Amino acid sequence: MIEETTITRAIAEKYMEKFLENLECDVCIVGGGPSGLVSAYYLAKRGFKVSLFEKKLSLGGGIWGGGMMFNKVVVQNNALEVLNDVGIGYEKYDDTHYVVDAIELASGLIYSAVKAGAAIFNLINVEDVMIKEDRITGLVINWTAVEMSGLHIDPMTVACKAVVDATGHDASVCHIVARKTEKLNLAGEKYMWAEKAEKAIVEHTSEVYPGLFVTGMSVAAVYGLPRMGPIFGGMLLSGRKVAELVTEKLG
Ligand code: 48H
Ligand code: FE2
Repeated sequence: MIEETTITRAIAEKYMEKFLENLECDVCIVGGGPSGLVSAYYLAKRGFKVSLFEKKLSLGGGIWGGGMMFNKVVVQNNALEVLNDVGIGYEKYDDTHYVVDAIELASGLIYSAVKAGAAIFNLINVEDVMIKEDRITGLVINWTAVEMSGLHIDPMTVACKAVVDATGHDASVCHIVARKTEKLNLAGEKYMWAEKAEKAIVEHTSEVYPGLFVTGMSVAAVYGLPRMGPIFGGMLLSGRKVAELVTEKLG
């Protein structure tokens, strides 16, 4: 027989189990857009204990709306490998440009990250970081609903060996570290130049402070790189590269 309180108990128990299991993990990823999801996928697949925090209800970041709400995005030929790895389809437009359905891309990346074993926590805002002896050691988190309501409720913490800032244009984790340590300077994102931006973002994907890595559009905000509009290959390749860098660092 279906019992209302059993439904409640099952949800509360299983959520808490997942939360406590991930209180200490290898990698915390902040932001569930394309770069964060791709890095979660590759890191979890390699066997790292990965938690991803997303402040919104749904993951996918800037993918869903495609370009100007036309829900298609473009991915260039050198990033097709990532789509093949996660089984997302694409259509050739010309030798360089391939078109991907934005809904398939968002849902496919989310599904792949979950199935690879990443623990995903939506509706949680990362509002601060923990730093000990000049190294980032974890995140300070609170419910997005608490931030939106303006209630004075203190946050809680999760510990990890590496943090990935995948917060997109905001580069919110890097901003926090810059403000609180004065050991990181953010140059600010520049004008649109797709060709240059796509290459530069992947090249500059890196560790920007001990234990803090940056991927996706946040890389442009940190290094003062141009933007590229609705072409997503750079985001996918940056997510894959940050997974490689974290792997090298953690061994
Ligand atoms: C928890 C947070 C916090 C926080 C933000 O914007 P995104 O899609 O980021 P990327 O870098 O993976 O992809 C960028 C791409 O979508 C894009 O905008 C492109 C290619 N633009 C080109 C152009 O010219 O404009 O996702 C970031 C995610 C979002 O879902 C945020 O809600 C989330 O991070 N987020 N989550 N705590 N403090 N800040
Ligand atoms: Fe954008």
